[in-house]
Amino acid sequence: MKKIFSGIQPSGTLTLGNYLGAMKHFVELQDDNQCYFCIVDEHALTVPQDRLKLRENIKSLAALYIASGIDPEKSVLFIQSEVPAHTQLGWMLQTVSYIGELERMTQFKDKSKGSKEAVSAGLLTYPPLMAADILLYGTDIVPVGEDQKQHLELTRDLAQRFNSRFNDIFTIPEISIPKVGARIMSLQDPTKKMSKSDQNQKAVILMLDTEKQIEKKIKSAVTDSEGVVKYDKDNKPGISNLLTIYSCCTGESIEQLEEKYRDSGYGEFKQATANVVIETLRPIQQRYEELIQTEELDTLLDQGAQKANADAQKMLIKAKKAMGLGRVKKKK
Ligand code: ATP
Ligand code: LTN
Repeated sequence: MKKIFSGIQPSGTLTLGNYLGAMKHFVELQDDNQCYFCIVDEHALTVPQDRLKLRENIKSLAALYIASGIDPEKSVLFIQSEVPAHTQLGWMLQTVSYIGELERMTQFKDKSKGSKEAVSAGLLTYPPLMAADILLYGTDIVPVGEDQKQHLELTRDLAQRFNSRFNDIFTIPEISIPKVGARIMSLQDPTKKMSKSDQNQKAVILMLDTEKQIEKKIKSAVTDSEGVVKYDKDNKPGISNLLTIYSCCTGESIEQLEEKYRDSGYGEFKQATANVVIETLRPIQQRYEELIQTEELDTLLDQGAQKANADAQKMLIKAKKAMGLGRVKKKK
């Protein structure tokens, strides 16, 4: 049985990109593996957050995990800040990280554009915290979207550096990126990824959007003037993105879809894409509405935190010992 870990930031309502690139695959993994799924609220602090909104987003993300099919009986679902070992090991791994390698992270470069004076130091030191999230649980595989590849490579580097410098305690994790849907693009600028923090709401389908909103956004998605439903990422990024979304929702291959819509115009294809997205999200939204009202969610998160704390503590003790922190307790 492999150990799986992944995290999502409660930095806003999840997008269709988060679902198709990450969450959907979490659900597929939980039957045959030991899975840990985390609401990484401490990561969300790297950009300014409204405290009440953050709290609401944490609960909402927990409900979305479960509504999407994460079963807390099978997987450990928990909130990062409720397991202090994450920041403790995060600090230890910061001391093993080099400023140069952290400054090379694309996410840091993107989010810190402009004056460095007003950029949180946490944005720079975020990858060692992410590495701690993963390494604490002896993780074998990390399912994520393509944008996280660089962070995963750094995690592997840090684990190897720690193992050779101190003691061989960490498993070197593998990254798992879906074949289709690893990078769902913005509907308004299909050369950039769909992101929950995008200011332009027309660019992003949220998992909790109404049917009308989904239809409207897909119908106004940027395409091209050729009028042929064909996958060509470089010359037709908009249509290629919609084909990818469609394919992820129904499981039909891109080739099958090109054939199916060979004689259709963009209007018809967009309507059909909107329909499959609506069908995909409808059952999740229904379960979400039921869950968000109940107190059951708190009980489940308490149980998750308890299990995660117990597991994480074991690795933290090993890491502290390896680095020489604290005292070695004599056996009585
Ligand atoms: P933010 O906009 O706040 O940076 P985000 O939308 O990038 O957030 P995260 O919480 O950072 O979302 O990512 C959660 C998971 O979703 C990660 O595994 C990430 O790789 C994946 N993911 C995010 N955006 C996309 C996308 N457009 N396509 C596919 N996967 C994505
Ligand atoms: N860095 C990720 C979120 C994240 C994560 C993790 C993903 C934090 N810790 C551990 C996988 C494993 C992001 O920005 N999407």
